[in-house]
Amino acid sequence: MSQKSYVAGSAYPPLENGVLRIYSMRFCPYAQRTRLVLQHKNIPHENVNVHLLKKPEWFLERNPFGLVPTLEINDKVIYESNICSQYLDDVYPGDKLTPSDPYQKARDQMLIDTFGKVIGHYYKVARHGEDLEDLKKSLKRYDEELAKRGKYFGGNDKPCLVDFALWPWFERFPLLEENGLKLTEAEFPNLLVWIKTMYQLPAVKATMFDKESHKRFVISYRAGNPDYDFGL
Ligand code: GSH
Repeated sequence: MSQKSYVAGSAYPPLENGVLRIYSMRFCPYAQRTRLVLQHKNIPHENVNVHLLKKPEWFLERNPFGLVPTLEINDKVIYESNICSQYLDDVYPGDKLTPSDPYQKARDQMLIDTFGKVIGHYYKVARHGEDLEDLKKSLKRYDEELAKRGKYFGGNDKPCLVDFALWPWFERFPLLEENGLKLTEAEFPNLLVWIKTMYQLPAVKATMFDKESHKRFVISYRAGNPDYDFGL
């Protein structure tokens, strides 16, 4: 299946019974959350990229909000990245990414939900050069949490949904170096080890782009002409 993004007016690519499909955009950090889970759990699926400025009608019929990631299988449609990731973890075998203990599960969900604050600061630093100190402050909590948990948010042995929900923005932090962001050993010793560890994961290797490619995409996006198919 072509990885080029489908545009308005294109025909719906037929979906076979029982096949899981993700609607995605190659540079979307939210879609990456769910793609990381698909890769890590080795879940068979097909990937359909959509052009987010010229969305196909059949995509909007499935998700009226028009957002990626969106999952489709048989008559089921699921959207919102964290809900998609949780659904995949609940339904598919392989490494369990959610703790069975309800309190631990709640703690993980809190880390994921409140990461929205980090994301908010991330885009303010990226777009306006504002919020750098707020961004760092909001990251401190994650460093402290790792000190208690181990190599990953999932513990010393394996990642969990928290690791995959946070990672896409850490992959993009190098873009903020020119806006003054530097994660130092003195301030973020645990996050720095975590970043190195995450880069070794096959799921990260399979979904990541290097800094230059991210940068090229962002430049095209800001120019009002996002190159969703950059590098294809
Ligand atoms: N809250 C959503 C989630 O977690 O899945 C956010 C997803 C999102 O914003 N995706 C962007 C999108 O689909 C691409 S990075 N944008 C299309 C649009 O806003 O029309």
